Amino acid sequence: MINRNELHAMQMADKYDTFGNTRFPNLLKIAIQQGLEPADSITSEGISCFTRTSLGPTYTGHETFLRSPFCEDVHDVGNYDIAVVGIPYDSGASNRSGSRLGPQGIRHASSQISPFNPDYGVDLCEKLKICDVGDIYTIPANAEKTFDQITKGIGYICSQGTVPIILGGDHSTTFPTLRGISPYIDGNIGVIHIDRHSDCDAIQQDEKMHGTEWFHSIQLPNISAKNLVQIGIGGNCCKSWSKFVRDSGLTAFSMEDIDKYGIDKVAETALDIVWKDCKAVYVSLDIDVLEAAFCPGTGTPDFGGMLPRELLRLLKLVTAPGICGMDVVEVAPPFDVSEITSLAASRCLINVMCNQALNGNMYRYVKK
Ligand SMILES: [Mn+2]
Repeated sequence: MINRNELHAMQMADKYDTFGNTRFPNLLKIAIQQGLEPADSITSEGISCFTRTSLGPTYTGHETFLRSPFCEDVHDVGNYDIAVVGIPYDSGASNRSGSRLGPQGIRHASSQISPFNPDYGVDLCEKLKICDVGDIYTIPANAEKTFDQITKGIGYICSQGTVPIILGGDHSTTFPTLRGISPYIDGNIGVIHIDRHSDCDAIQQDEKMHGTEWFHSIQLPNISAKNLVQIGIGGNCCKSWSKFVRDSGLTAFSMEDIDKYGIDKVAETALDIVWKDCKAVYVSLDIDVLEAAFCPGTGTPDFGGMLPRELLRLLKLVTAPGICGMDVVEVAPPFDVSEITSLAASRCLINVMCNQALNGNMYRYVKK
């Protein structure tokens, strides 16, 4: 017989008094101020005439991530702890395209998710100030110009003291993202790369495509292969990967390793590696690490990947000591079914944010 008081659910319920209760009254005030009092026949609290804020039904209102405030003037981004930013770019895709629509797919799916999270026992919006700063203006015909835009945009968010959370986009966007973050971390950056694919080539189709970001990222001054861990590798991988792993010194965990050692042991070992002599850790999640049945809406689906709860458990463990940023890439809504893939991406990001709120050790950028 399980002791009722030891159940996770009961312990989370016991935390009720710690959740905070400012979100609803604040939103209601804004909703009434901007969207008028409701019709006289309406008696329930929390309803305005026009939908404003996130108080309306999930399918109403403007579409930002988690229906967070839209940061219309980018100069105000420093008012927030976290800025969600879209990178609608998929010209780096070597297989199916469509991840240029990833940011809007993820935003739409995220509108169905509540900021209160019983898995973590926190109301995210009571603990962290989150905005959606919109999309980087990408240049579809030119990778290098797009990368320059990404580096400038992500760098600006960091310079304002705010942690960037990125909605991809294909995986080529991770290199310019890290290039943007790199100058704002006073020390080495460890990286956890969760993916079915290794993405270690120098060049593909004569360009920096979505299978090349790690070759280039570890050449940044404060990112080293010694502090790079790949988790979930297998399936469609280039043969050149094995040479790169052997020569560079990165550490990879295959799905075989996860089966053998389990998520907890893999996470513990990964944390030791990424935090060794590092000041901060970045997480890059390719949604195709999930078993293909759980992510039809992606560029390179593969069988034999993680189950959703394995991925959520892994993220809970590896992001607990705090992150300096995270991306979720390769969500391609045109191939999705019932928004499964976009929902998976949203859930992963929201849980990681809740983990930051719970543990209170998200990286603090120095405002410049
Ligand atoms: Mn991949």
